[in-house]
Amino acid sequence: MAEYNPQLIEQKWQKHWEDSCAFEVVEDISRPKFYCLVMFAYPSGHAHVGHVRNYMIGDVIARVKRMQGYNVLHPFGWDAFGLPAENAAIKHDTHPEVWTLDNIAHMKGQLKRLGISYAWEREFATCERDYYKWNQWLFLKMYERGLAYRKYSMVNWCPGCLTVLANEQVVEGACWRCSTEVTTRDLEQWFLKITQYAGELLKGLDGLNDWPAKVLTMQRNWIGRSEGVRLRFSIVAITGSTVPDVEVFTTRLDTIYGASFVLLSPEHPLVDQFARESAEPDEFLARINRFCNQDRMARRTGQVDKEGFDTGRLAVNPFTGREVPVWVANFVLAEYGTGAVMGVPAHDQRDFEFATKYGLPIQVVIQPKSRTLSGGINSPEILTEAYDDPGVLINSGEFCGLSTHEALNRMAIEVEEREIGCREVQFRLKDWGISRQRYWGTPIPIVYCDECGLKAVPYEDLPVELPPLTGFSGRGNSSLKQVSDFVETTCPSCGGHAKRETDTMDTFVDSSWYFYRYCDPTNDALPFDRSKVEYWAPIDFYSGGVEHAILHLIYSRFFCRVFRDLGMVSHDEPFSRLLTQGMVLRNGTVMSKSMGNVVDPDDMLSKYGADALRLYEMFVAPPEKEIEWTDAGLEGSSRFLFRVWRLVTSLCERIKLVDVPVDQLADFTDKERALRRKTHSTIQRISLSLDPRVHLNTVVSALMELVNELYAFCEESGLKTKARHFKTADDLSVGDRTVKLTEAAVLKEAIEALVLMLAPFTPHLAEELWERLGHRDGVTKGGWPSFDLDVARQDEIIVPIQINGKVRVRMKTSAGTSDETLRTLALDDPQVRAYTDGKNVERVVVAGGKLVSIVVK
Ligand code: ANZ
Ligand code: ZN
Repeated sequence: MAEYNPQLIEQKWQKHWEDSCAFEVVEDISRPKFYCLVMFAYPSGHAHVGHVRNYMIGDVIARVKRMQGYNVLHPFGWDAFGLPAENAAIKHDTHPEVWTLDNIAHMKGQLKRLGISYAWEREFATCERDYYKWNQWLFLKMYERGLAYRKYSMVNWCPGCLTVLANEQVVEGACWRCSTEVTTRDLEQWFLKITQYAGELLKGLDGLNDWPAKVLTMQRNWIGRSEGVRLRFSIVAITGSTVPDVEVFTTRLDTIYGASFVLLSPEHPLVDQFARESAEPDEFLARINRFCNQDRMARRTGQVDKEGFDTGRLAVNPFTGREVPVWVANFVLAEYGTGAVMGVPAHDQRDFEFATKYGLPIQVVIQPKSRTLSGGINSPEILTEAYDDPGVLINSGEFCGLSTHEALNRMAIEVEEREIGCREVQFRLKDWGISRQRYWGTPIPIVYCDECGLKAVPYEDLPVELPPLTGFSGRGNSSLKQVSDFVETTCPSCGGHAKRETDTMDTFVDSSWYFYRYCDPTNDALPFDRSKVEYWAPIDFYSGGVEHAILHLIYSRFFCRVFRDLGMVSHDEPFSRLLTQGMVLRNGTVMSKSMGNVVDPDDMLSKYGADALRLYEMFVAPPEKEIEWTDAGLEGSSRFLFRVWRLVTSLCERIKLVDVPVDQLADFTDKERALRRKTHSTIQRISLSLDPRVHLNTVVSALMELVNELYAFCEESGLKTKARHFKTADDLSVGDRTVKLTEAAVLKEAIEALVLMLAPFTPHLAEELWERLGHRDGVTKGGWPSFDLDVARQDEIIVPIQINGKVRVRMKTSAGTSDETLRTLALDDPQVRAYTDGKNVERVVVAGGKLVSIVVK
């Protein structure tokens, strides 16, 4: 095989890896471990080059770490439950399981053809009973601890998918999957109490130094911690009625003197009572209902017009003693704080708009420190917007003159002394509703007994198996409710008649702990063995799409803590380092089936081979950045690999014969020394690009430079006639002359380093060349090349010398010269003296051995 034939080589090495279980690992405490994980795949059918990019990033890291001597766990599996399988089953009249398993088989083939170094022995799919059994087990553990509970709640309901949606699955009021407009329903649901860990989940972010800043910010906002005060306003009684106080939650108690109304959410319990006690209860209720039916998401994000109405009741501002009207407002949310707020229109923009619309009083109580508000204190009517920054209190009785900061504290003390409220921390984070009214998911292991009520399925009866279901014919039919054999059961405690829970779990449950299962995928006594997870966890490198920056990662961090509190793991954070890879665009838009701009990796494989595709995807941009797909770019990568092939195959027979290590040789020519310098500085540069940052693209460009240098070396060494056209191994030895030992040795050093460093990117080509270089054990055993700083250091560098801010002279000097010496050399330089003679040298600054700046007058 004289010419590079990627397909042949790739098949050969993929078979070799498979036959030798090359990437399977066992725990080995004598070696440092490295757990490299990419987010597992939803088996949608076909992987496109965009998905593949993520897998390749992980693979490069895993292969580098293996070469560096780590015991590397690099597993893969399938996030196999979920709606699309059901929808596809309905559409194609098949079964979700058939559709899912077919897709897995196809995609697995694709990934294998890409040569990704997964420990396939550990693969699993979450729809397997041996996996979802442990979802049920964990659910029961959480239920026992009060971490799983049932409550009625208003839920987002998608009339298209006929299921409950999590808030985050509602995008601008529509279903994230089918884009149907979302409505609401009141259903009894299962919840996981993630809020119990809200404070911890927030704090833990501080220690995640190797996570992207934007992901940390997104998580912080999602958890949404607010420090404030819960404060009671009493309601002015009307005859024949006793009314409890209204509690509000405010983060701006300092504005209390400007609270000129109270707003209740439409769902607030008091609203019902006010309706009953009003003159026109029916009309009152109708107005409330209209608000309740407005899009919850839009209400949440403030996208609805602010609307409200007067309940006709009055509350007492506990600081001013004044009576203020109580209104219902659609932008006040039932599920945050107390579901009621004090309205301070001068200092809260929402309240400002509301007050302006309905003519409610506006009272300015905070002034900026250094100026008066436009319009002045006494004419709030010409305020154009709320002033919501901190400032100094005015119109606030004894608190006048205090700063916002001081007032918050002093007023909170007063609230607590008067026992009309207390300081409180609120979180935006809500408990996680996991009930889904769909078939293709983990059954919730609960039964409802006619006599005993709600009963947990005993552990020994797990798994509650997902029964077969036929006839995926109509929407809404695909629910466990249809399967009467499943529904009808007996009570585990009294043996009497009982019905099973028919909801299944949100698939985010499946993905919240799969990374632990990889550590012990066949355990049938527990989700995993503690000692195995202790060896591998936490995950050292995790990469995936930024679309999972909030939910998946927060749920996983939550589950990690639940396992910890069950005594099953000892760490607090599952992922030490996170990389969110950029998307692959084509013609300016994200690749997706619906856009019709998908590039199928299979086409690229048959045309260019896996290695070229891998190299291309790593080369175009840093992993976090988006890339714009071009076929030309891929062709460029392919050409480069042909060049590498020719270079190495033509030299390998000669350099194989070198049996003296290069560092035991002496008397190198300048050219040889220069090549060594290039080799070592390239290794140095690449090693720095890999850790701690992952600048894979600069690694590839450094390798390309090295190859150019090698070609130039051959040419200059009199191998030039053949250098560009090496065909066979003889070319060097039958050439004009024989290659002398030092020459062959520096070539060998450079070429072996090149092949080793290419290995993570283009593993098949590298294995093949490594073998042709006379090595029997594979590139991984070859190890990551090391560099010698002394060899890598450039002999001579050029130091620019600025005189009065302009570069006037470029001085040659040896690399590594100290700043002090540089200063002397510069001032002594004849060219420099031409500028400085007869003048006064005022200042000389030497910047890190790289630049000298002289100021003269
Ligand atoms: C009075 C006030 C005056 C407020 C002012 C703000 C500025 P964060 O920071 O997000 O926690 N609020 C409280 N509960 C609410 C609910 N259920 N629905 C809508 N709004 C609610 O926001 C806290 C502030 O949001 C609270 O502080 C309250 O308005 C409002 F100059 O109280 B504030
Ligand atoms: Zn019973």
